[in-house]
Amino acid sequence: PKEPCRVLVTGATGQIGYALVPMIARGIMLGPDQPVILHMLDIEPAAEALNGVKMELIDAAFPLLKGVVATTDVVEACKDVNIAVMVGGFPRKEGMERKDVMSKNVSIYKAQASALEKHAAPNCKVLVVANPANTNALILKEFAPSIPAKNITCLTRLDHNRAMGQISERLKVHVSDVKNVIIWGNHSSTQYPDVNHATVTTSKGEKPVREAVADDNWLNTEFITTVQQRGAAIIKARKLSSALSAASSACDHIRDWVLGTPKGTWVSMGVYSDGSYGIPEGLIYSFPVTCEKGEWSIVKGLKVDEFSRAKMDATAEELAEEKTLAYSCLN
Ligand code: NAX
Repeated sequence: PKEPCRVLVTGATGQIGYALVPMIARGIMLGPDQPVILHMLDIEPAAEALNGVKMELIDAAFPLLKGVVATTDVVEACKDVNIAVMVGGFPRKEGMERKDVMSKNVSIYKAQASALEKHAAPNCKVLVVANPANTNALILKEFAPSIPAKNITCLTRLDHNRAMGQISERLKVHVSDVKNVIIWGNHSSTQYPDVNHATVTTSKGEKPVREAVADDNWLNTEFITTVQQRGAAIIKARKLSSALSAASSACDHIRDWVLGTPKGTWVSMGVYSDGSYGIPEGLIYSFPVTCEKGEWSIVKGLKVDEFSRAKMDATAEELAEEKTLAYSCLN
């Protein structure tokens, strides 16, 4: 039998956390043969609720769940963790300036970076979900210099899955027959959902999505804005932001990273830019990646047309601005 894997979820009593922890305990993140020990962190006002979630995890009698650490102490939470899913953060409230929200999150991610660096297992893999996800991940990277940059990522898989979902609805095919969409850039409304290399499997084999849809106007306008604004549409409908889809996508992100992407398939992950596709180094930017043996690599050599170029640069610019804003909060 395998040794248990220690998985940290911060913000564990929140909406996404509450959907995510049972998925992890059921083996959806790391596979049906991988025992897990869940570490859950939340803040003091949520301490009692956190204990309630722990009680429920015990009551669910998950065969793979070998232990639960529920704590408001960041050091205890980070101790020996192999995987850290950072969902906790400070939400933007009505009337708050962008800079104020950024400042709160910068200080949270700075502190949690230090705790992870000092106490997590060597080679711990980190996924930041909390917004602003790319920039929180960047701050975490900057303040945990001994954690390799390649181990620090942010979630754009939800956007990637949303893009596949929109194509599948449009073509009336199953979502698993759609592959290789790309989310470029920031997990924000400037993200660029790109179908130029995506394919759909039909009874006659694989076909480019552009050919199958045969409506460039829809693909270049409504499709893009629908994916970019899907989060807002969920809030409007549910009066709450997306949670089950975010939790499920976080599992997809870690599972593919650890266990590998299927041959011929890539996924989108926010990763530290190495300058690929002319995206400035020093940003956490969403790229198409393949994963093998626990390591991601950016898919190279895809053709980028002028339309895509402009959108990829615009979202990079927003990330550069966020980075400047985040740094201004450090002083
Ligand atoms: P909730 O407000 O329900 O939960 C957040 C939890 O974090 C709360 O329990 C809170 O007490 C806790 N928390 C706050 N500060 C903390 C700290 N310093 N340490 C540990 N825990 C802390 O939000 P929820 O709907 O679960 O969303 C969580 C985050 O995910 C938000 O930042 C949200 O914007 C972001 N999202 C990111 C997505 C992505 O694709 N990257 C999509 C979904 C989601 O909007």
